[in-house]
Amino acid sequence: MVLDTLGKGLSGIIRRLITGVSIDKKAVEEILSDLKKVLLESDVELKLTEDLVKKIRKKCLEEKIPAGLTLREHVLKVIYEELVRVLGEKPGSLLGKKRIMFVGLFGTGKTTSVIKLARYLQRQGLKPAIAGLDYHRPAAVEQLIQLSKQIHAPVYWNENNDPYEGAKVALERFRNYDTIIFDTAGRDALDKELADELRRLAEIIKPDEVLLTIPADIGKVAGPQGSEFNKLVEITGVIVTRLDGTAKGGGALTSCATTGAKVKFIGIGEKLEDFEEYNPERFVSRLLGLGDLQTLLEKAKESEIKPEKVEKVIEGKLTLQDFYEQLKAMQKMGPLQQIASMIPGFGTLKLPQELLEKQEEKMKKFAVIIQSMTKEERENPEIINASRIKRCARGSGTKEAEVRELLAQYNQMKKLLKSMGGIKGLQRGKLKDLAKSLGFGF
Ligand SMILES: Nc1nc2c(ncn2[C@@H]2O[C@H](COP(=O)(O)OP(=O)(O)OP(=O)(O)O)[C@@H](O)[C@H]2O)c(=O)[nH]1
Ligand SMILES: [Mg+2]
Repeated sequence: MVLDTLGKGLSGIIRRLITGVSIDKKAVEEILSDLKKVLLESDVELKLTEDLVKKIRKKCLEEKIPAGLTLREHVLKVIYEELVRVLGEKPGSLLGKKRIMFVGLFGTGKTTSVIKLARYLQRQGLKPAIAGLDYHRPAAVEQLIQLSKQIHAPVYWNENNDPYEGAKVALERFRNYDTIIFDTAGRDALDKELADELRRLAEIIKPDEVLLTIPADIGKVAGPQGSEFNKLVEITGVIVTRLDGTAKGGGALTSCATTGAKVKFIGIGEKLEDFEEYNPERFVSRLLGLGDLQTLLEKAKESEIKPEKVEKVIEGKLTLQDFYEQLKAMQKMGPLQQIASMIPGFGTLKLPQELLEKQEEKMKKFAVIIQSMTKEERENPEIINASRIKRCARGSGTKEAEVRELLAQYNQMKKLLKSMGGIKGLQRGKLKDLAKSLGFGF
């Protein structure tokens, strides 16, 4: 999984946002404070994080919610869009670029990325060739040859170990290829030696693209490192490598975005296929642990109260099947409490908090038990007597006591709902207005 730590933190927040009992100002504040924590833990700069959170807060709590969106959906949308914004733009395509030069410090993933990119281009139907210009590190040429073999791409290296001559020969030799990718030598730091070598090579190669590899584990130093290289040779794109295995990836990506270094690809593993075009929207979706924004919004919608459910609930006609659906998605518990708190005069009658908390653990068991019931039992649970309880327990591999507990919880809820329905003068229109005013549109 890409960016495990950041991803886990963010997807946890989003899941809570979607499944939360109710989304009000306080809940938004809690979400924002968690978001801030997660971003800082993944090394996103303090100021950037604070600005981001401030902006999200303003949009969520001070601005008018766009028509057609509930507060929950609106918060989700704002978080998603703002994260996409700080993670940079979608880069332009590399297609049609004939000369691509790689630069970067020692061990930052240049050679690996050269091969990954060549493979990527091959998949686009292009014919890339590779030039090895690293004669600084003894085993560099051999490494490049071995890797090129894996993708059946031609590779050239200079027998005199002269990078400048190598660049010239490669340009000539591979002139009929779609793209020539130049792998260069690294150094521990961007010292004068490396600077001179890269500048001279760039003069010879006249690259259409200069790609800088930066490992994600350096976190927020990524941006400054990009700028430093950019002063030397014009960097057209950054490849953030080793984005798998680090908690600092958020820092690396946002810092590139803020210093204007365009991330073009990301390396997400040692294997050649662990490489992809950088697309902030897709990236954020994945970080959030969900599909695209559309899917997110649909999920948010699902967790809102459905009109039919409200009617059923108000009339106290809740079957075990309904109860099952309530359990199944966990978030469905939320709406019940929302309804309880929305109905005038019900401030005092709350769903037992304990019941809500234990629900998650019990959910799975209850679901299995309900599945082992007949349709008739699910629709008319009052027919479930001792012998049926025994059968359900055996059929679902649970204890009889657990079946009884399920029935008790169901009855408790049903009783509660019945008493809600019994309130005289409760007008559905009013309930809807009230709900709408609280941000739960249905
Ligand atoms: N986990 C992970 N490892 C990577 C990734 N990219 C490269 N590596 C590993 O990082 C190490 C260094 O990669 P190289 O491609 O040799 O780096 P380089 O910049 O060419 O290094 P020098 O030639 O010494 O300057 C290798 O062990 C790669 O397998 C990545 O995206 N994820
Ligand atoms: Mg190398």
